Amino acid sequence: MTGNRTLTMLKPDAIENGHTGGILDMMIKGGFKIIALKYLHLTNAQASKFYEVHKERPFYGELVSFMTSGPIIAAILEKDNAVEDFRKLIGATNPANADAGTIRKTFAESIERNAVHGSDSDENAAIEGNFFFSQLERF
Ligand code: 3AN
Repeated sequence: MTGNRTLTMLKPDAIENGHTGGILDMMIKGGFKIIALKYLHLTNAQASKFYEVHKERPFYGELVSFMTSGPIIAAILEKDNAVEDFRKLIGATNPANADAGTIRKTFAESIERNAVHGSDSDENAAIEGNFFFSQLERF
């Protein structure tokens, strides 16, 4: 059974570049309902924990440093088949390879400064949602 929730972050590049409204609009028009939303600046410890799965990757240190370079927006989104459909909407990790009309093609700068995060599985969507939000913060 596929789940109906995913976790997204609008990354520091997206906020800095003034794309908050444009990106949230694409998510909503793409059929995703915002269940939870917050604006925050991750600490080094929090970003390291969030990206722990990538800790052996060569880009881990830079990724943590980028993700703590400015505020982000985190949100839980709801739609049937949320994880897969949202990854289609955001496009490939490297915006150079992302399809036209995707969020990353429209707004991302590079493979690291790629505007948005989307969970890669239902299991990780649940873990990541719990990382940012309590039950009282979901509507
Ligand atoms: P996605 O975000 O599309 O699921 P992952 O899970 O492979 O991609 O990578 C997590 C994050 O790590 C990406 N969103 C991106 O910011 C960063 N990243 C991935 N590959 C690279 C790379 N080769 N160089 C720099 N940053 C990378």
